[in-house]
Amino acid sequence: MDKICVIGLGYIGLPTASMFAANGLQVVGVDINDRIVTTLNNGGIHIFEPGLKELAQKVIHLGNLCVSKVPEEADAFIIAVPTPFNTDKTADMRAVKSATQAIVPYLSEGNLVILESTSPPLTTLNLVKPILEQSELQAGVDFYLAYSPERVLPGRILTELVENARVIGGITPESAKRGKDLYATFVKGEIVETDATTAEMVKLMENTYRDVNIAIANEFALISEKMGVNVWEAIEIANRHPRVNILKPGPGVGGHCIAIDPWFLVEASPKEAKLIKQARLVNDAMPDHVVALVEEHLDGVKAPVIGCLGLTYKANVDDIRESPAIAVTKKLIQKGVNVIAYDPYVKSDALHSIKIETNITDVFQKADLLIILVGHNDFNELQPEDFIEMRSHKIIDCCNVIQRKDKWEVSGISVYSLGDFKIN
Ligand code: SAJ
Repeated sequence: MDKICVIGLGYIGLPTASMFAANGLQVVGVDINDRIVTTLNNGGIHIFEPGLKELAQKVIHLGNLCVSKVPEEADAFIIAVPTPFNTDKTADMRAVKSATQAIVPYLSEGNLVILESTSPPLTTLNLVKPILEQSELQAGVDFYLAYSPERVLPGRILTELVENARVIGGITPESAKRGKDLYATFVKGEIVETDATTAEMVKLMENTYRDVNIAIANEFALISEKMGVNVWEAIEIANRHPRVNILKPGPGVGGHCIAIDPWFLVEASPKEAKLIKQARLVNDAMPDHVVALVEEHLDGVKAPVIGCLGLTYKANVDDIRESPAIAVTKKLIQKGVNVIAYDPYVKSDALHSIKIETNITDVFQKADLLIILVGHNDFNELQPEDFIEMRSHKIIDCCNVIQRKDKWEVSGISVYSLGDFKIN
């Protein structure tokens, strides 16, 4: 294998293309977005991921990665385009369809095509294969076809691409074997071969398992609030059981994977996916619960100002896609509440509808009530002294960032945690 073509240069496609290029392959990286192609060709980068800019620019500079708007003939094609969902929660497969169509004119005998995009089960067989066969070549006979999802965690992509175990599902055993040989170029983790539909299910099962686990943590939080129990303490103790590992409650589940992928299983098998759907509904209802907690604690303050700390979809990343923190903030704004926000990872002009302060002390000075919506490490360091200038001394902590509430109470600051509201 000498030359590969990676279609889609987003959070997964660009690191993957760069990694292959850094390990001796000639790579053509393709994206339909002008801005992405121009930015990369001008020495820049369009996404933040530690180490990625340096790696991508190094391989572009060496000529091992060429960035273009159109595919070229190659030995292998990797499709890494987004699969968002439609408003009715069904998978939007338009990008996969058009990326696959874009390959057809360049496909030739002996090629390998790999779909990486998270997709509903049977996509490789029922959507990708027929499109590729418009080339008059037969999948599994004239060319090889496989599905291989990524498993990397944003913020650790370059490390996890190499070290994580990887699954590769071929439409024939030979397709899986060819795929394994390709990824072995840089993957050090185990590469497990299976069939394409199993590999599609594996990807969806991994993220759905996490979603259901978070949903139960959130449900435990709601019950704990009624029972006068601190759910964070209860989970910590329960997790000392050698076979229990409950994840953390919070203001909801965001990002472009865990909040979306379970719906692909609901779409594929609606009658059976009852628990999966319920978990999604529980997690999606958390922002409303946070808003209700805020309203409960406003104590009739006239024209209150709420300070929202954190806007990203999770801690210590700059990604705001499907962020529950933003959902909470917008819901408060829709209710006519005056909201100011602060996030060390989000620029002040990033969102039109939310006023973002550049300095956290401005939020303290103006807010009647603070809500911690993301557990960024920066917020762990907050001390009661920082709040002396705050208008009111009330904090709702949705991420269990504030420990030792007694210390805060002594300083006159009341801290209420999600999952720990005492019975009145
Ligand atoms: N969250 C909680 N409680 C927790 C853990 C997470 O409420 O205990 C929330 C986060 O705050 C965030 C959301 O869930 O809003 C998702 O965060 P995450 O860290 O669980 O997952 P992602 O979306 O950043 O990445 C996941 C990973 N999947 C798994 O861990 C099974 C990653 O490995 C996948 O590659 C990625 O989805 C993907 O692309 O599918």
